[in-house]
Amino acid sequence: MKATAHTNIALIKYWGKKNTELNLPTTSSLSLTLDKFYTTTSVEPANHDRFILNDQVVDATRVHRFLDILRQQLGDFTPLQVISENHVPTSAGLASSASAFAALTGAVTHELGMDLPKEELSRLARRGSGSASRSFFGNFAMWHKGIDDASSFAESLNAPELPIALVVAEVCDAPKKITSTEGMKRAITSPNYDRWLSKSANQFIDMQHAILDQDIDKIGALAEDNALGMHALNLTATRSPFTYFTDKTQLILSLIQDMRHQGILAYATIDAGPNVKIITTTQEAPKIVTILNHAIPSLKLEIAQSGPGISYD
Ligand code: 2P0
Repeated sequence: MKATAHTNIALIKYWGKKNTELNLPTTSSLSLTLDKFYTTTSVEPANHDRFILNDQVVDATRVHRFLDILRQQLGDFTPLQVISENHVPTSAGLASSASAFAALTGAVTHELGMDLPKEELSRLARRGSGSASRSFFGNFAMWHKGIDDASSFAESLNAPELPIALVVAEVCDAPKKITSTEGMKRAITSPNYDRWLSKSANQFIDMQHAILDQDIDKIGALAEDNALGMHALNLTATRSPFTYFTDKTQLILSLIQDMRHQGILAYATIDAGPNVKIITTTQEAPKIVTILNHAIPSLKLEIAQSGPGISYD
């Protein structure tokens, strides 16, 4: 059985766990699924669990652990060979774990003959990686933080497709990687964390209204404010403060401000790495690519748009 799931970018971020074993988040988050980046995963019965990624057998402790969680949740099943093809540039900071764990959850449940609602798949995939809970839905998805395992899952925000685009600017000189899990552990030690939580709760509501109003300028402004707030937590962590930003990240942020002064709709969002994703319209995206290419010729740039939910074949 084969499943394809697309990755997603959070416009309102998940940045902190209330329960690490269950991956219960401290905030509700809201994302846009992207058309360009996805994972295709097939599973078939085997003698023992085995994970092959892009034709290479890799050490996949996380995948094995997740298969065991699925066995606890769905009832025992025979060992599986899992073959995954990632169409997400792994260095692009596009959270390939989101599409990977969503595709794996879809492939395993279909292999077992189960046709579960997406909300239930979302709840299961959350245990593999939090952001995966949002990758079952096309367009915009909301992950409700919930209060326990049963109530923490994502659903579609039934919104029209908008002419929204994301320019992905890949900064190559990445610093030493701090995993999301580790970054979150440090961020919650910031004295500003509680303030970020209450602000995020308001932004989560405001973002839903901005999307339903089809106000891309408001969507961008809220997303940038939320993301910069998240990164400020990293800088102000009491335990081992850090930043994912490099000089190029900062430079892109100031170029985005310049573009806005010129009347171009451009806002930044940044995840657990130095790369910048610029929220804009499909019409303005090529203009932004031209400006960034000119300012920083070494940047790798891609334009992504709203993508589909999980599919099977
Ligand atoms: C997000 N990120 O909402 C946030 C914003 C990165 C920055 O979710 O520990 O790989 O596997 O649950 O889902 C990336 O973290 O973390 C992420 P785990 P995950 O997209």
